[in-house]
Amino acid sequence: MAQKTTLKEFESVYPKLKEALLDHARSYKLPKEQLDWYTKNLEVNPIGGKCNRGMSVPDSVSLLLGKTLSEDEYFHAATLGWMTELLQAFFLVSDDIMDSSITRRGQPCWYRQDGVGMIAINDAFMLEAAIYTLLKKYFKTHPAYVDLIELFHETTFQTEMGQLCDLITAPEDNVDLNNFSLEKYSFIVIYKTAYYSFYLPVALALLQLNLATPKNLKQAEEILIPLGEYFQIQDDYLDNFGDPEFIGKIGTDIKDNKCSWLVNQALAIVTPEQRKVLEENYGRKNDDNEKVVKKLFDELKLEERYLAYEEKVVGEIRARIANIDESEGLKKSIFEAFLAKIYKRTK
Ligand code: DMA
Ligand code: MG
Ligand code: MG
Ligand code: MG
Repeated sequence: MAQKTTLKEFESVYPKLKEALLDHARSYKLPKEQLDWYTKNLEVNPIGGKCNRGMSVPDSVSLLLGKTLSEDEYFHAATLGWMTELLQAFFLVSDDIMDSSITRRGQPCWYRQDGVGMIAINDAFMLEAAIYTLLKKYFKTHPAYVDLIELFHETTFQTEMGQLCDLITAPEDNVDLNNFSLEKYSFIVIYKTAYYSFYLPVALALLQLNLATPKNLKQAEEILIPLGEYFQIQDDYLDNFGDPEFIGKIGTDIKDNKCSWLVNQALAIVTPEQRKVLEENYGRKNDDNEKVVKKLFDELKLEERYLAYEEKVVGEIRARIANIDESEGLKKSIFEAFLAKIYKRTK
C-alpha cells in the first residue's frame, strides 16, 4: 500500500539539504557574512508554503511502486521534491519583484525585507543554482542524472516563457484591453504554472524509478497540463476573491494590468458602458481605481461564474483521469491525489 507523506516528514528532510548546500558554499571559502546571507536565503524563501509540489514527488513515487518507501527511497524522492520547492522559491522571489507584490506567505516579500532590496535578484539565482548542487551531490550516479538535469532546465525555460508572456501582456504604462484574449491567457498559465507545478513532480517521480518513457510522460502531460491550468485559474480567482490573511499574499492582478482569468471573463460579458469603466480603471496603481474594478467584478457575478467553471472543469478532469491507460506504468491515483489537493482550495 502506498503511503502519503506529511508536511512534517517532508520538512524534516530539508535541514540535511540545507547543510549540504552550505557545505558546498563553504568549499569555496565563502566568507562568513555571505554564508550567513545565503543561510538566511535558504531558511526564508523555500519554507512556509504548502509544499504541494514538493510532497507530490514522494507521494507519486509511493503510488507508482504501490508501497511505503524505504528510508533511502523516501530521502531521494523528498530531495527531488525539495528541488521543485527551490525552483518555486527562485520563481517567487523574482515574480514578487516583477509584480510589485507586498506580501508572500504572510510575510513581506523577500525583496521588501530589511536590507534585501535588489540583492533578492541574486538570491533568486542562488536558489536556482542550489537545484543543480543537490542533483550533483545526490543523483550523480543515477542512470537518469542527465535526464533530470535536462528536465529542470527545460521546465525552467518553459516557466520563463510563461512569465515573459505574462509580463509583456501587462505593460505598466499602457492599458489596452484588446491585448487580452483567452488564447494568450491559456499560453501564459500553461507555461508559467502548469509545467513546473504539475508536470515536473510526476516526471521526476517517473525518472527516479527509471520508469519514464516518452509514452507515459506524454500521457502524464496530457492530464497534468489541464490540471495546472485549473490551478492557475484558481490563483487568479483568489487574487481578487480570496482572503489575503488566509492566502498569505495580497492580490495585485488588477493594479498590475494582468491578463487574468477574471478580466478575460469580464471582457466576454461587459456592456459597452462597463467596458469603458474597465478601460478607465484597470491596470492603474491606485486603490480607488482598483476598488471600481472590484465592484464591477462583483456586479458581473464573476465569483458565481468561477464556481460554475470549477464544477465543469473538475468533471472534465475526472473523466480524463478515468480514461487513463495504466498499462504504461502510470497510476490514476497519482492524478486523483493532485485533484483532491486543489479542488475547492481557498489557499
Ligand atoms: C505565478 O504567477 C507564476 C510563477 C512562475 C511564480 P502569479 O504572479 O499569479 O503568482 P502569485 O499570485 O503567487 O504572485
Ligand atoms: Mg505574482
Ligand atoms: Mg506573476
Ligand atoms: Mg497570482
